[in-house]
Amino acid sequence: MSDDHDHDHDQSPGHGVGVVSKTAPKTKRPSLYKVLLLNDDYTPQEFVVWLLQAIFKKDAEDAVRIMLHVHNNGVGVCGVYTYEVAETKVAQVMELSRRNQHPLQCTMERE
Ligand code: TYC
Repeated sequence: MSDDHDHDHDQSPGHGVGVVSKTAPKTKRPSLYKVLLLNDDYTPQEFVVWLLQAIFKKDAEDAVRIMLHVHNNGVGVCGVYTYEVAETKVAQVMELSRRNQHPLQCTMERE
């Protein structure tokens, strides 16, 4: 004979107490990527300044500063973004450069 005197058919640990397992909330920060602009001898300075304002949302002063940095150093950072945002901005730069027949190159690199 069973000595189970509660007739609710519950499983151990008994008394209708369910097991609640908590999973730790996952809050991993995404990796960040630098978008880099490369210098060349042909793309007009004003096109690069326009592009830095249009795609990277820089004000005129910052755009000129970044363009001159790339012009003088060969490469420079336009901004730091999550993977998909960086990828989109690189694609936008490459497409605008191609459409305007400029050889301007843009890449991304994990920070
Ligand atoms: N070197 C170019 C010129 O003198 C200007 C330039 C700047 C081009 C930045 C590309 O990423 C670049 N016309």
